[in-house]
Amino acid sequence: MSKARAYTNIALIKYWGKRDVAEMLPYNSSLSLTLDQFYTETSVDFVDQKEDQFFFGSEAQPVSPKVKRVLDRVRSLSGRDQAAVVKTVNHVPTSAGLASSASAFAALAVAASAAADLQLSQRELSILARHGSGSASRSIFGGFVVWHAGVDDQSSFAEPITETVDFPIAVLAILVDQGRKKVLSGAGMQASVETSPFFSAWAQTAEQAIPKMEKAIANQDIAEIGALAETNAMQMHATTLSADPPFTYFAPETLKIWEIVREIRTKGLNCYLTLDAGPNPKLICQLQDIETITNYLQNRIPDLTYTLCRPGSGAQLVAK
Ligand code: 2P0
Repeated sequence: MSKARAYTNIALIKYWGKRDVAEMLPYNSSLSLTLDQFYTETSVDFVDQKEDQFFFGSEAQPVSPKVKRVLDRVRSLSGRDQAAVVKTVNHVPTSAGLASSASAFAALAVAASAAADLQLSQRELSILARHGSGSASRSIFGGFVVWHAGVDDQSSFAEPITETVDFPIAVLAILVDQGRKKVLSGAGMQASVETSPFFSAWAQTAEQAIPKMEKAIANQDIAEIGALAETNAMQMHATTLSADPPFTYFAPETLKIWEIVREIRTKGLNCYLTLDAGPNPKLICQLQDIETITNYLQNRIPDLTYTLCRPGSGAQLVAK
């Protein structure tokens, strides 16, 4: 039995759209910060039984096609034909609204490859995780991470920009809604690819934003990192509003928070908003401003749930 832990990540330059659905190749490169909150622990055991089994907590669930794809890849790389028993537990602090498949598939890739005695490099682990979920390729690494779009299986991988982040960037995750029925990210991005007339402009603009973000990170410029991330997030969301039929991940509270964030900036504080395939905003700020910013928001919208996140570490094997 091998067990691994991986943390979620927040994309500062988003992945939105697959160039090749079967091979999980994205249209554009993306760039993220791995967080220190919300992680998944997954154990994998290869055993002599007929079918793969999957447990979420103590509950047995059907093995999803994505999980099967990662397991099949590990079997083919290692020459094993045994079935796998996968047990996974998500550790979410006070409903952060951060749940994502990134931590889940990064943990699965590390645990399954170790259970099969594969000696994969970090790059190979990133490629394996990508086959489960695109964003999982980035959660193999800690700190700031870039996922190169690539042109084929072996050239589409993530690598760290800097795993140790020694400047005071913080991400404030705000929970506005955890029950909304949503368009799953895979279906959402496919709709944008197929029907938004803005899609090619999105992919091109996002690719061009990568070196700009890398420069802002090198300069430890939190204002520039936040500004680039907010612009990129809104450009991604423009491809949902411009899809046919149009859809959006914004909730009324999301827009309200964005308005307050822009107001906070007029007070001279660095505070920027990013948003994924759901209504819960994540604010990019300086650690020392967090109390002022939460007080400001709390006065305007009481009873929101906040989770403070800092840069986190990459996926690790915790038992073998
Ligand atoms: C990201 N998202 O870069 C973007 C921003 C959501 C919005 O990666 O279809 O669960 O499994 O590859 O990785 C969420 O999509 O999608 C995601 P699949 P995934 O973080």
